Formats: sequence, structure tokens, C-alpha cells
Amino acid sequence: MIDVYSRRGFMKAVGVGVTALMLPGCASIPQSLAGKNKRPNIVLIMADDMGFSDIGCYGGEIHTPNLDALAGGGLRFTQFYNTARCCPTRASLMTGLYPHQAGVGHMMDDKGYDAYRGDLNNRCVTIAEVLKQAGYSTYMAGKWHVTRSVTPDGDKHNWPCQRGFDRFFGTIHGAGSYYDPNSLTRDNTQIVPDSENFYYTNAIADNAVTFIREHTPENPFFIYVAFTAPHWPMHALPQDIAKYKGRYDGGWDALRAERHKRMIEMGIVKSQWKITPRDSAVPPWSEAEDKQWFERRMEVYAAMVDCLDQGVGRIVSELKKTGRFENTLVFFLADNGGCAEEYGSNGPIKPDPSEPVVLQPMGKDELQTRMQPTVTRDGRPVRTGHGVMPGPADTYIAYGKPWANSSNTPFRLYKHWVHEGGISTPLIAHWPAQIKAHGKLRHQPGHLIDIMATCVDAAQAKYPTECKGSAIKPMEGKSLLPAFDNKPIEREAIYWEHEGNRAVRQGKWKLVSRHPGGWELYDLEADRTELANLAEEHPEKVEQLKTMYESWAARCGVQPWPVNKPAQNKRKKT
Ligand SMILES: [Ca+2]
Repeated sequence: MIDVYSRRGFMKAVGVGVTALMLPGCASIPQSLAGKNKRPNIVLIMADDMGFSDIGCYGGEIHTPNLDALAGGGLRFTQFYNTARCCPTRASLMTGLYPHQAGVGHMMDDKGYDAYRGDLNNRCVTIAEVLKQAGYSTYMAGKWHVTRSVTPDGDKHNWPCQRGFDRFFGTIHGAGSYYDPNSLTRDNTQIVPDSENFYYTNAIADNAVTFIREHTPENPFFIYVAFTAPHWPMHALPQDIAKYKGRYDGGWDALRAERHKRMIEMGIVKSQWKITPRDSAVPPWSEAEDKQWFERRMEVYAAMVDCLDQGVGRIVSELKKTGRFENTLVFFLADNGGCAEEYGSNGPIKPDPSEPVVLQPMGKDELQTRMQPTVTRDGRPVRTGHGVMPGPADTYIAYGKPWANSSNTPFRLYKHWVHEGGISTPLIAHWPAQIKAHGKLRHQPGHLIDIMATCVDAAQAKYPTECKGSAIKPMEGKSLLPAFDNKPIEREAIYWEHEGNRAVRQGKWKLVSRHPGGWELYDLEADRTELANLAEEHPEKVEQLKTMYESWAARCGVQPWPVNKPAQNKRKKT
């Protein structure tokens, strides 16, 4: 979009008093930007598959002093929402639209409808594209996951550097080994890990720090730091795991109770909201077998979040070192709730440890192409199955449903569902120059779509109506800047659809369904843990919200689940 203008050239143009600079493709730069030095840097940090109550400042026991410090110097939103899953969240976060509107109504496959192409479309713009037009430098470190094209030499038109980012280090695909991630990429070139000590969470943080350090101070920057932690596989460094040894020997029932107590004390949840019962598929801790194995899975999970927090600390430290901390807006959130998938953890251990396996080490420059490698770079088999002790590179399992149930304390369900356990995320906002309240909570409901609107507002940017000849859909979200001052956010409603799970929230009311079940109605002011279904008592409210949902779904191109490809209109997969 702005490629023909170097950043330096652009700033010079603004500096000589151009009243409105029309850039090829997108929006014009308003005169008000000339000489502006108060526009903040924006650092948008996201965790992957992390529950509502995992970090310290939301009631968790995991050691997250750096996130807690951001919360202590800024704000915590208690009713902020994502879209319940990796791809749709990233599409929504980046574009300020609902995921279907951006072409990512599901995951990275083309289902034959424009709302389900598995690729960002040309009717949306990314935050990076918008802020770049406003004179920002734009960087990204971490997981992209909004294109179906992930191969080294495939179509790259939807990779970060083609969607507004000046510099990129990270992964195009959505999951992989932390020691050897598939689709690891610098700018537009796929690469191999640069050292034997490579660990992806650290690499993401280190590259983010480098981008900030090397940024020249003449204009503000936007950086999107999309950690993959603590998404499966449970991979963490020995020194981080050691910190949590024995911490979970009290089990998941005790963990849920202690977290819930702290959340009430902090004001994150109301005492009148009863904690949901333990998931019916999860045994009481006292009856659990293989306790050491279960404990280890949660120890590694905690270590992954701990390491992420250390990375946040290094990013904050670099902002302070370069004198930018005061006027930088930092956001932290998660892309979906705790994940109950038992990836790799069922069945016997494979390959069988009692049978020798001879494998070749990978070549020095050989790219990792597997989400789940079969072999470590140095030639050891990668094992899955019940009893595998996670952490190192030769393992590949998830932390599982019992701990996900704890991660989402006190809510119901998980990643994938749009009950509160699937879609509730912490949102920390820190910006000393603008946010004067320290350590306060904000209870205004908000959604990922609001981040674009907030960035546009804070950066005094102009959201385009047209880009590269295509009409751009209007932003769906609302700026959070009024909420920073504790004013209400005016909006009609917030909507969700993911794999047939549907919801709409208007004020205190939430209408929600779990595919293929019917509608449930909850009063979230009285019952945010969704235990008392009021659908039969308030049929008129059900009808009103259902009509609103159906109107939204039609407007956004939502299809009935499962989405079947139309007979015509098929496209080739890339
Ligand atoms: Ca995720």
C-alpha cells in the first residue's frame, strides 16, 4: 500500500507542510498528523490458548510479575471477549471486523463461501495497514495464522509483510514445536532455528525487543507480539518447569477453589456468581490416577506462561531503556479460553520406548514442515501418548481437560465454545501518558473488534473506506478510550459464531447455544457463570436476541454448521 514511499520520505513530506497526502490505494493522511509527537507507540501482546484465571493479576498462581506490573500501573478489563479460537480471533483482532467478514469464518480451509475462504480478504484492512498509512512503523513477532498458504514457496500475498508489516519474525502456521516450529519465517523467507538453544517464546520476545531497539525515534510504531504459549504442545525450559515442581500436587479441585477465592477478593468476579461444577468428564482429584503425570502437565503449562511473562518483561524493559514507556499503549490479551483438547495424550506411548528407533538428524538447513515433528533436529523420536512427561523437544502432548477446566475458573466450557469459558480473556491496558487510573478494573464489556477502533483513535489515524480499489467494510468495534476514563461504551450488541456455537450479548443479557443444542438465556449481571438458564422464563427476550443474532449472521455471511461446500463456487485449495 505505502510501498512506494519510504517511511523517511513520508515523514519529510509531512514535515514540509503537505495538507493532505493521498497515498496510492488507501486513505489520506490528515493535516493534523504533521508535527504530532503525542501519538503513542502501540504494543499489542497476545497469548495463545490461555484461560481467564491463569495470570496473577486475574487470580492465577502462575508467577507473572511483569503482566501484574502492567495491570498495577494500568487497567484490567473483566468482561473482554475473543472469538473462541485461534484463526477467527486473529482475523478479527487484526481487522476490527467479525471473522466471517474478513474471510476467516472458520479455520484455514476454503469452504467455498466468501466468509469461509481461510484467507484474509480484500474487503478488510489490518491494524498494521491502517497505522502504516498514518505514518507508523509496523512490526510483528509471533504467530500469524490468517492465511491458508503456509508453504515456503507458496502464495505469500496474505503474509504479514504483504498485510502492512514492515518487519516480521514468526510463524505463518498455527501450532508447532517450540524448539523447531514449522513455517518459521523472517519477513518473507522461511528459516531454521538459529541456535541449539532456540525456544520459540524467547525468540518471539527477543525479536520484538530488537524491533523496538532498532526503531528510529522519528515516528511512532505499532508492534504485534503474538506468543504461541501456552498452546500445545507442552514445551518449556527446565529452569522454568522447576519453579512449579510440586505446585499442583493439591490437584485441580483445590486449584479451582483457590483461584476463585482470589478472583473474588480482587473484584475480577462477583461473589454471587457460583463457581461452575467440575467438568463432568473430569474425575475428582482424589480419584485421579497417574497424578505425577497430570501434575507435570500443569507444571509445564505454568512454566510456558511464566516464560511468556519474562518476555513481556524484556519488552517493557526495552521500552523503558529507549524512553518510550510513558507514551506507549500496551495491550495484553488471549486469543481464546483454556483448551480441553487431549492432543497427543491418549493411547499408548508412540513410538514404543522399549523398541529402538533409528532416526537421522535433520539437515542443518532443512526446514521443519511438520506441525508435529516425528524427529527432533538431533535425531531423537518425538513421543506422544498417555504417560509422556512433557517439556522437552522429544515430547508432544497437551495439558488436557482437567487443567483447562481450572484455567477457565469459574466459567463453563473451553476454547471452541462461546460460553464464557471459551471467549473470556484478560485485557490489560497500560498507557501512563493517557491512563491515569492505576490498578483499577473496568467492567465494560468489550471485544477484539474494539482493538482496531482503539488503535485508530489513539493513533489519530483514518480508517479507510477503500483500499487498492476495493471497498473496505466499516469497523465493527468501538474505541476503548472512553472506557479508560471509566465511561460506558455505547453499542448495540456483541455477536459470536464458531462451528455452530452461537451467542449474542446485549447489556446484561446473553443468548447462547452449544451446537447442535438450543438457545440458553443468561443474566450475566446476576449469573456470569451461566448456571441458571432463563430461556423459559423470558421467551420474549429469547425471541428478541435470536432475531438480532439472525440478522447479524445474515449480514456477516455466517453459514449453518457444518458448512458444506456449494456445488458451484468451489475454489482450488492452495
Ligand atoms: Ca488459540
